Amino acid sequence: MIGVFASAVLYVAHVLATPVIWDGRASLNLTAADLDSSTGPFLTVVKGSEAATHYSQLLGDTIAPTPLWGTDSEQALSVSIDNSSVFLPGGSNPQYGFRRTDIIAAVDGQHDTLITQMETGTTVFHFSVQQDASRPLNYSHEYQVAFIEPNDGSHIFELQLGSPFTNPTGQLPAADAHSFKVLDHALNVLFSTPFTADAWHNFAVEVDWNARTLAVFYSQDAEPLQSVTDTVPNSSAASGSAGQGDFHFGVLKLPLVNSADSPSNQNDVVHYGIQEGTTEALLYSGVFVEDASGGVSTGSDSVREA
Ligand SMILES: *[C@@H]1O[C@H](CO)[C@@H](O)[C@H](O)[C@H]1NC(C)=O
Ligand SMILES: *[C@@H]1O[C@H](CO)[C@@H](O)[C@H](O)[C@H]1NC(C)=O
Ligand SMILES: *[C@@H]1O[C@H](CO)[C@@H](O)[C@H](O)[C@H]1NC(C)=O
Ligand SMILES: CC(=O)N[C@H]1CO[C@H](CO)[C@@H](O)[C@@H]1O
Repeated sequence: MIGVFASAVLYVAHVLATPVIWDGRASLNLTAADLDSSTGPFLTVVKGSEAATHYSQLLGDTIAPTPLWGTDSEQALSVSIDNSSVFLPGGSNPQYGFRRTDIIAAVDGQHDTLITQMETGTTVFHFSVQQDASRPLNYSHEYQVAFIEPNDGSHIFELQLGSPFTNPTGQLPAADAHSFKVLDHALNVLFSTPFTADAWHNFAVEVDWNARTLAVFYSQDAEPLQSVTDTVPNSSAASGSAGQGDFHFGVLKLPLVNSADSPSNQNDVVHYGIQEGTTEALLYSGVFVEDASGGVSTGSDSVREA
């Protein structure tokens, strides 16, 4: 680990020293109408039947964003689910097993071209997460909260919370349910840390799209990001365009097995299972994607040493 840390220090770069490919740090002038129309950096269509702003709110000056990147030009965003959060992909076949609100990286609704821009060479996916004290998650369930999803439905990496879905259902909540887990494509846990209250948890995942490797960085609040893993292989992910996909963040809650369902339906987590229909939320800020050619940005106070 010492060697890993030393090499990470060499990569320390001033904030924005490397090109930002997509900036999801909500500017202060982004409006609710922009969220509803997917104008600006977010595609907001993966949600239930209500308008996007029923499930995601711009927080203005009510809750400060992560201090990692400076606080004067960004507002935090809440993302919530309730019992209406049943997504109908393409307008049919409702996903009754899930409750989900996903925000997808886009530019005024356009996301396909952005995928190839964000997922070429070596790029870094930054996101900061905080608890919403008034709308807690239910840690007996699994939550997939940030991930890149190619067309095969797998995840290049994933930030997970709660108790991983199992059939049959195991002991709930799982031992590490209250911890963030950063998973690789093969669902190995690369890094885990407790989801403590009243703090911004800052993550960065560096993806080398050619070598198919991952590296994870983490800090809290204004602390500079630190390397917390080696650069590890992720070669179960497809190479080329088959391994590229939308960058999602939000709240995706998996069900528990419903013993009343048929055995095959019990494994169909998308469409079947138990959901309580509670209102739950997470707060996000500091979401952006950068090119890693100049190193990984570790915070607004970091200094380029290279
Ligand atoms: C919002 O502010 C950003 C800079 O923070 C600026 O680039 C953008 O043009 C502004 N948008 C509108 C609609 O005024
Ligand atoms: C939640 O929604 C599902 C699917 O529409 C419905 O079957 C269920 O009765 C609802 N539960 C509550 C608590 O409203
Ligand atoms: C959390 O989920 C479990 C499992 O479905 C359920 O028994 C419990 O009532 C839920 N808690 C809340 C607060 O909804
Ligand atoms: C950490 C790690 O090595 N993760 C996986 C990346 O992909 C390879 C190839 O499928 C897996 O064997 C690794 O477990």
